[in-house]
Amino acid sequence: MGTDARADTIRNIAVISAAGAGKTSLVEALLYTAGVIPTMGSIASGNTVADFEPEEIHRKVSVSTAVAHFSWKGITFNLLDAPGALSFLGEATLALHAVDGVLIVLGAASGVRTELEKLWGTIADIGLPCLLFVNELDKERTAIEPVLKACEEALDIRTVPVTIPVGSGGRLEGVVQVVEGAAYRPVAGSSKILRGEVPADVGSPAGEARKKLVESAAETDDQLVEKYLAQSDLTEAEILQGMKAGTCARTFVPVLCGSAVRNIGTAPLLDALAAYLPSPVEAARLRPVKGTDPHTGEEAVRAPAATDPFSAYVFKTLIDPFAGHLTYLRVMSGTLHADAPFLNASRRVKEKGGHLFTILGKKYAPVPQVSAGEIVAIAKLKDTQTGDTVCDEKHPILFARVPLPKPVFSFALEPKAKSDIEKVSVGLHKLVEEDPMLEFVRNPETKEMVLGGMGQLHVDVTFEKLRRKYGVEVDIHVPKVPYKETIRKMAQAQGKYKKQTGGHGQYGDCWLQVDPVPRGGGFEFASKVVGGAIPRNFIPAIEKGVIEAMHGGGLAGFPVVDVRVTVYDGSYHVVDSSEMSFKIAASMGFKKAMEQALPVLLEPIMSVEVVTPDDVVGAVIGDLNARRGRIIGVTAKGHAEMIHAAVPLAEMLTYAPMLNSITGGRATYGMEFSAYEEVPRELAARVIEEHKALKHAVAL
Ligand SMILES: Nc1nc2c(ncn2[C@@H]2O[C@H](COP(=O)(O)OP(=O)(O)OP(=O)(O)O)[C@@H](O)[C@H]2O)c(=O)[nH]1
Ligand SMILES: [Mg+2]
Repeated sequence: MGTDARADTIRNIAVISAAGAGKTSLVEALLYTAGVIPTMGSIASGNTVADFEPEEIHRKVSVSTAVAHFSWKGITFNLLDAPGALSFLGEATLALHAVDGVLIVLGAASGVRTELEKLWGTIADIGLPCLLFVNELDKERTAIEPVLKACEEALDIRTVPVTIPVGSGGRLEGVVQVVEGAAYRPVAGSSKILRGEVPADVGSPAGEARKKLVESAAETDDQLVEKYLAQSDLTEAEILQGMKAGTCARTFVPVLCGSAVRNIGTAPLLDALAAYLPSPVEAARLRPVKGTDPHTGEEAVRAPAATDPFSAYVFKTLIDPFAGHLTYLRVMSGTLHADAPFLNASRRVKEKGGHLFTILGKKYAPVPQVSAGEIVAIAKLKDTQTGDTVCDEKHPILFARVPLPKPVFSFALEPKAKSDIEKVSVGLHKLVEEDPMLEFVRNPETKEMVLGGMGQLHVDVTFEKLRRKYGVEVDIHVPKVPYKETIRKMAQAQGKYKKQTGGHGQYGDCWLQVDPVPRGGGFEFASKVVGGAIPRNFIPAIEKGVIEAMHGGGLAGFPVVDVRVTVYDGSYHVVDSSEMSFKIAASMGFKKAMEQALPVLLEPIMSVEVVTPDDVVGAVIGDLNARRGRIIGVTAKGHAEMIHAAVPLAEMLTYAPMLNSITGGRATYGMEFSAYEEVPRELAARVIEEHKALKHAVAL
């Protein structure tokens, strides 16, 4: 496998944590320490590099992944600051697939939370080496030990301290880098960090930490172990070699600490990220760049070298209504020149190419070309979306699609101004293109526009973007359930329409039979009229009349399904009969027949899967039962249980917040349509009443 001198000096790192642990603040501090920005912005002032979208600034919460490209001591960093909120879990998942290592931020005050546990699953699946930063140590009553212990247990990892704090809470002064045996303290009002002697009171814990670190480094290699046993120490180069090997093999996780807002511990953190996490070249040795050839379906492998054929993975799309598309790429192999064409292997379309930029928050700096291992934005692509593979047309490759969480939370929406329907639809389609965790559909039955997302925050932010970017406002409500109607027995009825208003009259007369057909059978129509009781040319009009009546429903106005309608007799008038009069007659006849055929209401039943920690399985099942759910099975899944149930959609419309409150946000669920089933009689009466009242109100 070829190597690349340039790619050796790159570190692509996702910064992840539970919501609000301080990722964006830490990235800001790292940029300040590296001399990239002259002053340190803050979340409170809304002027950080990574939180630049208006929706992020006023909420003080990150909603999408930002990239920070910069250099430090000859290493090029791309830090991907992912959002932590559960609503944006998909953003973090996409970011994790674009990097070679992870910086996990742990809030000393907030600890390990659900979001982190969920992301840890993805990190482990990909096999990404990690570093841990214990943040918020400037807060009162925080300490590194308890939070580290909780994290080791929750994520089942071994940690190795690289820095330890000097002072605590309001008196946190700096950190000691234990390998160097030096203290790092920030200088007030400057990005300078002073390197000095280890204070006497930290001497002993620093010594212990160093011993643990050297032992851990030695364990990774037989020769190092021998040397360590003989000499009780290793050189700095040997320590670095062992620490890197152990980190990359995921044997342990190096831990650093400090405070993002006070810029404490950031210089040793940058050093550690550069030293212990792998470059794209080293990462490809651990996990080769593999995909499939889209033509043959055979496995294809790429070297992380500038000379290999070009391939890249799209992890983010930004659409500006004026400036157009900006596509964020992680180049996996080869070289791409600005404005050079390439293939989108996922959609099998050619892209003309565009300008290339390195990314620092909302600042884009043009570059003439990019090669393996780099992360850039490319402007004005036409057909490329998040998650796609783009590549050299002559050497196509397709990377496996990143599995993303499915939307579980949906809202029906209506534009505030009726004339904005088109604008809403166009705007939402663009927003869905930017964010594959959204789902926008127009329900053909209820005619509603429905937006699905990962949670309340996700959907709220989307409506806010819709207003800001596309200038439209919407009202939202719980979506309607697409009920249907059917019949349970055969019935016959006559539909007769006769009008004599002087001169030309109207006359249509038909006898219809309705029969139930098995669920999912839809609609069948047949004619058994004999002896010319109804001339053949009127039969299509009768079918039309029946179909129209079916859309309007029999019981409560919901569409009728799973019936066979047969016209078997009737009469006509040579002058007064017309297609229109037979259509009306058929409509009347169908409604009458429905009434006698024991009509029933049908509702969609969803196949639901809930993954929940085992201590709350009982509560989750109890709640599903209360929602008229049928539990189909419960299976163990690591420390969690997966409950499979069939539950009516009507009971699942507001499930997400309830599940969160029952499980403390520790469960996830997904659901999909499975079948239509009869609504129990007592409930049907209520649904019908409500629907009739609504129709009445609309008619008024
Ligand atoms: N005292 C103290 N506050 C901090 C520290 N780091 C972050 N904060 C504060 O914690 C809040 C959240 O910080 P962010 O940087 O937005 O955290 P985040 O992890 O990026 O949050 P999301 O991206 O929304 O998940 C802000 O008010 C910060 O000012 C720290 O080290 N000490
Ligand atoms: Mg953030």
